[in-house]
Amino acid sequence: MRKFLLVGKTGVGKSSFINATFGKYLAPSSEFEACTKIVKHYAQNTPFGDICLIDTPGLAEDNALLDKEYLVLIQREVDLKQLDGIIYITRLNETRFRPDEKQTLRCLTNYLGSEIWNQSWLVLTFAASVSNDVRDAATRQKINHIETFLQSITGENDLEPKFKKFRHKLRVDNLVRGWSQKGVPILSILTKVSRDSLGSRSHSCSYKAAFTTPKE
Ligand SMILES: Nc1nc2c(ncn2[C@@H]2O[C@H](COP(=O)(O)OP(=O)(O)OP(=O)(O)O)[C@@H](O)[C@H]2O)c(=O)[nH]1
Ligand SMILES: [Mg+2]
Repeated sequence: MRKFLLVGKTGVGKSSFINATFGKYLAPSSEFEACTKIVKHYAQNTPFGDICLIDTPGLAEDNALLDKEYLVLIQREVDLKQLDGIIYITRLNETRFRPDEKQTLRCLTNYLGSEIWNQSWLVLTFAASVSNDVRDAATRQKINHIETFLQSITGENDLEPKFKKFRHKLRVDNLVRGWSQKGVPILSILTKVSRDSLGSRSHSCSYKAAFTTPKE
């Protein structure tokens, strides 16, 4: 079974990503308030293979103490060594690289270890909320901000091998279907990645547009 840990700020669509990926409403999501308060494993048998997505409470919700509490919870509930990857989720339609996102990336690095970034994915949500003509530029900018920042903070920790790029980058919209002509099902991407390739140093540098099924 492939296992991925989902992390990111509150409200970026972590729980919705689980629902969209599996095509059913499993993980509670909320428009108005920070929603997920526990770490929960969602394991499903799918036509593409068995897969487990681990939902976590969003960071940067209120204060540093709460972030710490959530990160300790993740440390306790998740065996990081058993993961096929960590998926960092952020919104494509949030164009500024704000201090709360930097703080989130720093906290994840400090508590879970720089090594988590060696097998990390980047998922950009709310893709349909960014208009077609600026979507590629917004994507490049977002990726560049986050990768450059991670290179810098993992550099401080002398991570070996050095973090260069996310292994995979996906643009999704968890609610809107058909926003991209070139979409492929997320499940096919999550299940295709070979465990063997995770140990290698090669990094995928392209991003893929991906359809997901909207919440019912
Ligand atoms: N348009 C659009 N809305 C989205 C997308 N992803 C999530 N949402 C909406 O954004 C809100 C927050 O989504 P959640 O899935 O609860 O976010 P979360 O990251 O799990 O939040 P926490 O549990 O608080 O950490 C909900 O109203 C979702 O319907 C997306 O890709 N596009
Ligand atoms: Mg949630």
